[in-house]
Amino acid sequence: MPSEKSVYEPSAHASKGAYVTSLPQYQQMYRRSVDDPEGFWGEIARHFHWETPADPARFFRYNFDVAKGPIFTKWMDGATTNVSYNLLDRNVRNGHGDKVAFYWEGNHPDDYSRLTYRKLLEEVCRLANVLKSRGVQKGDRVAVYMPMILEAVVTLLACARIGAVHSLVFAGFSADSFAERIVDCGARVLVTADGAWRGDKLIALKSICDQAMSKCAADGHNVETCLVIGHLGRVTSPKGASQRHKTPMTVGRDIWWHDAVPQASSSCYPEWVRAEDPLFMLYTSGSTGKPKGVLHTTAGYLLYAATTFKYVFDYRPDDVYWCTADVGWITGHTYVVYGPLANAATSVLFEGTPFYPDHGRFWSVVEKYRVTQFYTAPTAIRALMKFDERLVKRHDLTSLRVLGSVGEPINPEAWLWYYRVVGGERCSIVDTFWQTETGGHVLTPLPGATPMKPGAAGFPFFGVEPVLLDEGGKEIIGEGEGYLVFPRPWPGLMRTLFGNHDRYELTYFTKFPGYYCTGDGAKRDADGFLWVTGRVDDMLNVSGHLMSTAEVESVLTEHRGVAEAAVVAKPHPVKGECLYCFVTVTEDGVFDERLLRELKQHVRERIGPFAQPDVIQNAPALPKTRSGKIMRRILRKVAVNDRDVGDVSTLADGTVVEQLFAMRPPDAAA
Ligand code: 7RM
Repeated sequence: MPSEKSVYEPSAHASKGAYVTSLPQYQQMYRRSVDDPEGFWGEIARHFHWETPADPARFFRYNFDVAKGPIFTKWMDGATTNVSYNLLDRNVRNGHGDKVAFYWEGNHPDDYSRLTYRKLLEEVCRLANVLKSRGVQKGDRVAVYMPMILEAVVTLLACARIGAVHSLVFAGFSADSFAERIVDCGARVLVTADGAWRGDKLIALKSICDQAMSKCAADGHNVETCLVIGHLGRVTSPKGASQRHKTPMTVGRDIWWHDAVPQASSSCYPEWVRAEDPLFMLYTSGSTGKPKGVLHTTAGYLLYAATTFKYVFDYRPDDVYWCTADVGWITGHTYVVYGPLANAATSVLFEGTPFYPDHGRFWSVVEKYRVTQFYTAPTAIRALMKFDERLVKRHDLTSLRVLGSVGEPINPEAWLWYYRVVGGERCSIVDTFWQTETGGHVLTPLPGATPMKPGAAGFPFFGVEPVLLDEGGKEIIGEGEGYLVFPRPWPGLMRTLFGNHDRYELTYFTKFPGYYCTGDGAKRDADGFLWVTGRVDDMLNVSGHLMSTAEVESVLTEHRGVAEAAVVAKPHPVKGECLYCFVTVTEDGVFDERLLRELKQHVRERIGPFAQPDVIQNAPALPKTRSGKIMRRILRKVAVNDRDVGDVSTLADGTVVEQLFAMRPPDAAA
């Protein structure tokens, strides 16, 4: 097993021809970016179109200290532009009109298509004209509930074209959650599809929208237009599925995309908006109940999405990039839509799942399109590494150069499998740490330049200054572990929570005045690498030893018989807290006394006797959100046998909770 000391240098394959090819080069560029942010970002801004140029005297201003007045961040104040113009018209003018923007790969392998930059621009303009004709104006919010289809991208950019603010909700959220978000953002127009297949499961999107719209109406909010793309009729149904699906349409409110969009003009003059006008909002769950509408603005987000995409994935003109994230998450916004298009990139847009029609789908798609950069989540990697390596190896994956990971800490086991089996030890792994709130990557390796340690996010991106604070708010210099915070904003940081600036200041800027607080813990090792240890509320303190759940989880998953593990703190009369571990065994593993003994011993050995788990519970499945994040809040309830688990509506599978309560081991006590 790798230790904190194991270092992997970027291979020649990843370094040769990269934008940044050495650690000193990264360090020099990084220095410049923090010493002279105006100069650094000003040079990057020159590649984009500004209808009105920025005022150099107020290129960058901010306040992070609640004591000094309201919190704000402003980049390129005074400039005007349009993001869709920069992503589409600018690229077409630069000779990329016939370049493929997206290869669309459907849920069923027989379904695929492609869209060039020129065609994408035309489609965006048509939809923009339709939205205008339905009364959408600059600043209005548009609700979006879409599967992974080309029209989802078209919809986001059509909003940007007319200065409307898209509010996309992941099409796995329930009608209730969607309704709550529509009411909160006040959208009068909704764009959706009739439905979509996920594996062999049909998701009736329009019916969910109907329920959501009636809930909104009951709350006194009326959606006036619902535009529906007919998707089911043009795709292949899974074997044995019934072909017929009737979509109910409400006259006057609901319109089919094909009855409105193709007829509209394919040109639409862009609405010039100010640098700090909103581009989009995206809800993220808060630790207390109500979702937070994270708001991103125009100029800063564009610069940051474009620059992180270029350097972190080392995207070069003939590359084919693939991010598997759903557009419903920030990763889909920044690294499926905005970042790639800002770089005139060619991407794969994938509608399906890693398991359909078989567990080799990811690798067959990589082979089919000769993908050069592949970006996915640790949860997917862990799920796939359970299967026979031959499922990977029978595909030609030699096109790959950069492998990305995002969403949660990646345990060294999974990192190494990704590196060895998928990457053939030729690729760099970029473990990208960031949040909905940060807009883009903030801690990450650069594939041609920075050394990698399995499980470490590595170093700050350009313009980002990470600081670690102890509980008292004192800065930790050198080696140590603490709260991960930032004393200054980079261009992509969110600007507010929609309609609730107070909550914004309270959530992110109050615990440590003068800093943006991520809510994550991190440690800096002796070599200066940063390791994100997980949410601070997932920190454990056992007899005065601070440790993260992620650390213990990663050690547990090193055992051959363990597929996945989740650890929570359980109150303990003597130690303060003790470890309660949930363990999912591998397909051929067994949960027995011997496994328990081995795991306890292994944790003692790898971390220390203080870290020995008090309880290890068999968990055939873990409670996860639809984006694959383990909901530790629920596990903490199981640990103390408290059935008052609260809201479980964001769980992918609600039945998991009851199963876990039923399977509590006898020695778990109350
Ligand atoms: C991009 C995204 C944000 C939270 C964040 C962390 C965790 C994300 C990593 C990570 C360790 C990573 N946005 N997280 N990436 N932890 N290493 N590379 O996921 O808003 O949905 O979640 O996810 O806890 O605060 S998010």
